[in-house]
Amino acid sequence: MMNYKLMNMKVFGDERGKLVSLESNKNIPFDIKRIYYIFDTLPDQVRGMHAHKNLEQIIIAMDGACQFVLDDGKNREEVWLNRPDVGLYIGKNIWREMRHFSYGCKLLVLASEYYDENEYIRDYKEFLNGIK
Ligand code: T46
Repeated sequence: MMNYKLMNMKVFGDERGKLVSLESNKNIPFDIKRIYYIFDTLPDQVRGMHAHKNLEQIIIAMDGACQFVLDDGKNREEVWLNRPDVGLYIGKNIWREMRHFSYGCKLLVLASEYYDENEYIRDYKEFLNGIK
Protein backbone atom coordinates (compact mmCIF):
# COMPACT_ATOMS: atom_id res chain seq x y z
CA MET A 1 0.00 0.00 0.00
CA MET A 2 1.20 3.46 -0.87
CA ASN A 3 2.05 5.83 1.96
CA TYR A 4 -1.03 8.03 1.62
CA LYS A 5 -4.64 7.83 2.72
CA LEU A 6 -7.88 9.74 2.54
CA MET A 7 -9.18 10.61 6.00
CA ASN A 8 -12.80 11.42 6.78
CA MET A 9 -12.92 14.17 9.39
CA LYS A 10 -15.64 14.22 12.02
CA VAL A 11 -18.15 16.95 11.17
CA PHE A 12 -20.06 18.82 13.88
CA GLY A 13 -23.10 19.99 12.00
CA ASP A 14 -26.38 21.59 13.02
CA GLU A 15 -28.85 24.08 11.60
CA ARG A 16 -26.17 26.82 11.77
CA GLY A 17 -23.71 25.02 9.52
CA LYS A 18 -20.76 22.69 9.92
CA LEU A 19 -17.47 22.64 11.81
CA VAL A 20 -14.41 20.40 11.65
CA SER A 21 -11.72 20.45 14.34
CA LEU A 22 -8.10 19.42 13.63
CA GLU A 23 -5.81 18.57 16.55
CA SER A 24 -2.15 17.49 16.66
CA ASN A 25 -1.71 13.81 17.48
CA LYS A 26 -5.45 13.29 17.71
CA ASN A 27 -7.17 13.30 14.32
CA ILE A 28 -3.94 14.69 12.79
CA PRO A 29 -1.30 11.93 13.15
CA PHE A 30 1.66 14.28 13.87
CA ASP A 31 2.66 17.53 15.60
CA ILE A 32 1.52 20.37 13.36
CA LYS A 33 4.57 22.65 12.91
CA ARG A 34 3.40 24.61 9.88
CA ILE A 35 0.20 25.58 8.12
CA TYR A 36 0.04 27.01 4.63
CA TYR A 37 -2.65 27.47 2.04
CA ILE A 38 -2.85 27.60 -1.72
CA PHE A 39 -5.38 29.78 -3.56
CA ASP A 40 -5.92 31.64 -6.85
CA THR A 41 -5.13 28.40 -8.66
CA LEU A 42 -5.77 27.91 -12.39
CA PRO A 43 -7.01 24.80 -14.23
CA ASP A 44 -4.12 24.65 -16.70
CA GLN A 45 -1.39 24.89 -14.07
CA VAL A 46 0.41 21.97 -12.49
CA ARG A 47 1.90 22.20 -8.99
CA GLY A 48 3.85 19.81 -6.82
CA MET A 49 6.18 17.67 -8.95
CA HIS A 50 8.26 16.70 -5.96
CA ALA A 51 8.58 14.33 -3.01
CA HIS A 52 9.68 14.91 0.58
CA LYS A 53 12.37 13.05 2.46
CA ASN A 54 10.88 13.58 5.92
CA LEU A 55 7.70 15.61 5.70
CA GLU A 56 4.20 14.36 6.46
CA GLN A 57 1.25 16.48 5.42
CA ILE A 58 -2.53 16.58 5.41
CA ILE A 59 -4.16 18.50 2.59
CA ILE A 60 -7.79 19.61 2.62
CA ALA A 61 -9.70 21.23 -0.24
CA MET A 62 -11.55 23.93 1.71
CA ASP A 63 -13.26 25.03 -1.49
CA GLY A 64 -13.26 23.72 -5.05
CA ALA A 65 -11.42 20.66 -6.28
CA CYS A 66 -8.15 19.40 -7.65
CA GLN A 67 -6.54 16.13 -8.53
CA PHE A 68 -3.44 14.65 -6.89
CA VAL A 69 -1.27 12.12 -8.66
CA LEU A 70 0.61 10.05 -6.09
CA ASP A 71 3.59 7.94 -7.04
CA ASP A 72 5.79 5.70 -4.88
CA GLY A 73 8.14 4.82 -7.72
CA LYS A 74 6.26 1.60 -8.48
CA ASN A 75 2.63 2.70 -8.84
CA ARG A 76 0.87 5.92 -9.74
CA GLU A 77 -2.60 6.62 -8.33
CA GLU A 78 -5.01 9.52 -8.83
CA VAL A 79 -7.07 11.03 -6.05
CA TRP A 80 -9.59 13.88 -6.22
CA LEU A 81 -9.85 16.32 -3.34
CA ASN A 82 -13.19 18.08 -3.40
CA ARG A 83 -14.62 18.11 0.15
CA PRO A 84 -13.70 20.19 3.21
CA ASP A 85 -14.34 17.22 5.50
CA VAL A 86 -11.79 14.90 3.83
CA GLY A 87 -8.04 15.16 4.35
CA LEU A 88 -5.39 13.63 2.15
CA TYR A 89 -2.53 12.34 4.29
CA ILE A 90 0.76 12.04 2.36
CA GLY A 91 3.72 10.43 4.09
CA LYS A 92 7.41 10.43 3.25
CA ASN A 93 8.84 9.52 -0.15
CA ILE A 94 5.70 9.96 -2.22
CA TRP A 95 6.02 11.93 -5.45
CA ARG A 96 3.00 14.24 -5.87
CA GLU A 97 1.62 16.19 -8.80
CA MET A 98 -1.39 18.51 -8.43
CA ARG A 99 -3.49 19.39 -11.44
CA HIS A 100 -7.02 20.06 -12.77
CA PHE A 101 -7.59 22.83 -10.24
CA SER A 102 -11.04 24.32 -10.28
CA TYR A 103 -11.11 28.13 -10.40
CA GLY A 104 -10.83 29.41 -6.86
CA CYS A 105 -9.77 26.08 -5.39
CA LYS A 106 -8.41 26.60 -1.89
CA LEU A 107 -6.14 24.02 -0.31
CA LEU A 108 -5.27 24.04 3.38
CA VAL A 109 -2.11 22.12 4.26
CA LEU A 110 -0.98 20.96 7.70
CA ALA A 111 2.69 19.98 7.84
CA SER A 112 4.76 18.01 10.34
CA GLU A 113 7.94 20.08 9.79
CA TYR A 114 9.03 23.67 9.24
CA TYR A 115 9.73 24.67 5.65
CA ASP A 116 13.07 23.33 4.41
CA GLU A 117 13.84 23.47 0.70
CA ASN A 118 16.73 20.97 1.21
CA GLU A 119 14.21 18.36 2.21
CA TYR A 120 12.46 18.46 -1.19
CA ILE A 121 13.29 16.02 -3.98
CA ARG A 122 12.35 17.95 -7.12
CA ASP A 123 14.00 15.67 -9.67
CA TYR A 124 12.02 12.54 -10.59
CA LYS A 125 15.12 10.49 -11.45
CA GLU A 126 16.67 11.39 -8.11
CA PHE A 127 13.41 10.33 -6.43
CA LEU A 128 13.49 6.95 -8.17
CA ASN A 129 17.16 6.42 -7.29
CA GLY A 130 16.48 7.32 -3.65
CA ILE A 131 13.84 4.66 -3.12
CA LYS A 132 15.77 1.81 -4.75
C1 T46 B 1 3.45 20.11 -1.14
C2 T46 B 1 2.31 20.66 -1.92
C3 T46 B 1 1.00 20.03 -1.55
C4 T46 B 1 7.78 28.66 1.37
O1 T46 B 1 8.57 29.62 1.41
N1 T46 B 1 7.30 28.11 2.53
C5 T46 B 1 6.44 27.07 2.53
O2 T46 B 1 6.03 26.60 3.62
C6 T46 B 1 6.01 26.50 1.27
C7 T46 B 1 5.07 25.31 1.25
C8 T46 B 1 6.49 27.07 0.12
N2 T46 B 1 7.35 28.14 0.17
C9 T46 B 1 7.79 28.76 -1.09
C10 T46 B 1 8.69 27.90 -1.95
C11 T46 B 1 8.37 28.36 -3.35
O3 T46 B 1 9.15 29.48 -3.68
O4 T46 B 1 6.64 29.02 -1.87
C12 T46 B 1 6.90 28.82 -3.25
C13 T46 B 1 5.92 27.83 -3.86
O5 T46 B 1 6.17 26.52 -3.31
P1 T46 B 1 6.06 25.18 -4.19
O6 T46 B 1 6.47 25.45 -5.57
O7 T46 B 1 6.81 24.09 -3.46
O8 T46 B 1 4.47 24.90 -4.13
P2 T46 B 1 3.66 23.61 -4.57
O9 T46 B 1 2.23 23.98 -4.59
O10 T46 B 1 4.24 23.02 -5.80
O11 T46 B 1 3.91 22.54 -3.37
C14 T46 B 1 3.40 22.82 -2.08
C15 T46 B 1 4.42 22.43 -1.01
O12 T46 B 1 5.66 23.09 -1.27
C16 T46 B 1 4.67 20.95 -0.96
O13 T46 B 1 5.34 20.62 0.24
O14 T46 B 1 3.45 18.95 -0.79
O15 T46 B 1 2.20 22.08 -1.86
